[in-house]
Amino acid sequence: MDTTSFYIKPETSPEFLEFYERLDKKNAAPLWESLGELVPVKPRPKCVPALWRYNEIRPLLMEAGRLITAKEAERRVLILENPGIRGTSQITESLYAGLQLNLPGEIAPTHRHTASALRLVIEGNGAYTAVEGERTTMHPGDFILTPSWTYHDHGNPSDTLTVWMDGLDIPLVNMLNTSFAEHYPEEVQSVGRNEGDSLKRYGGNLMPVEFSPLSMSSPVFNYPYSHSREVLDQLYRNGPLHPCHGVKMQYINPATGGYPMPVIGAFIQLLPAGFRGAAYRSTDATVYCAVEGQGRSQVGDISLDWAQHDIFVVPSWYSVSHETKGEAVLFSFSDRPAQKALGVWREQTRS
Ligand code: 1HN
Repeated sequence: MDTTSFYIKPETSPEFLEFYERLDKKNAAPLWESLGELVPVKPRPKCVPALWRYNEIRPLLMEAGRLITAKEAERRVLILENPGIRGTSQITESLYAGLQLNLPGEIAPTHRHTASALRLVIEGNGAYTAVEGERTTMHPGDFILTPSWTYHDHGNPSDTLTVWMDGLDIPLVNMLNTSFAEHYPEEVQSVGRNEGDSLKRYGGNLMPVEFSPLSMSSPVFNYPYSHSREVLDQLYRNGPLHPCHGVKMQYINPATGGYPMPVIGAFIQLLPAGFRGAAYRSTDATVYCAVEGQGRSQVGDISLDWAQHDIFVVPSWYSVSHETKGEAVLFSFSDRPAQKALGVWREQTRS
């Protein structure tokens, strides 16, 4: 009994094969030959569990820093390509991820595109991202948005290099053939609002009176780590712990309570010292980055040992369980909002 297919192909005879040849000439094909492949009984991701060690990728990023400037490259990024789908610029089948380096004094020029982006700051202090006329300083652990079709540029007036992880919904946007992109007339967009304005205006448990959002993305574009970290810490002390996730929170759009962007959802979780999480699976392939600490995640049959700043992937419907010796914090992102909007998202907890 074949449990990987709900449909058993019928026997074919030479008559069938001759028929298939004539179908082929007319750009047609028999569904009964590919039904099992087309409609699997459970997700069959091509992307595989994988880990990128920061201490291996960082020196390569620094080499890129000697070879090309941020301006020449537009964005000086090393793409993290899932080993199961090399050559596609994809970390999962719907998401792109990379590591970006901005050296002291550099700028990455202003542009916009229909793909939505997130940044998770890994190293540095004093570089900024500007989004639609407001700059925000990038501190390690900060979660920063550049929503669809918003002008954004990065600059580093500080004397320390800055590295961050980029996550974009490029594969999905390209699958739908909905990509547009353009440059701003100037390299650096002018600043029209004070730093911190949007966080105060929309992110302080207050909202401008009768505010109604025009965008599907959050009006807050920096979620500072100092705040998220304090929340995790306090909630850990208050308990209880989730058996799979430890203390896990999702980033929200404060105007809607929903996800910060239409396609990409993002999460931050604290795994206490000595945590041994129960197995969990969901249909949204997820990219993790260790913000603090180290640990091990069992992903299907594969054990991934991660250290601070390492990035790893859990494909759709793979069981994942995390364990740690000391305390650790994991950031993660996935296409969960898109899956939920389509009504196809599933999760399963075994506790
Ligand atoms: C992009 O605009 C950025 O703005 C980073 O920093 C990575 C990867 C593909 C396409 C656009 C950025 C990107 C990107």
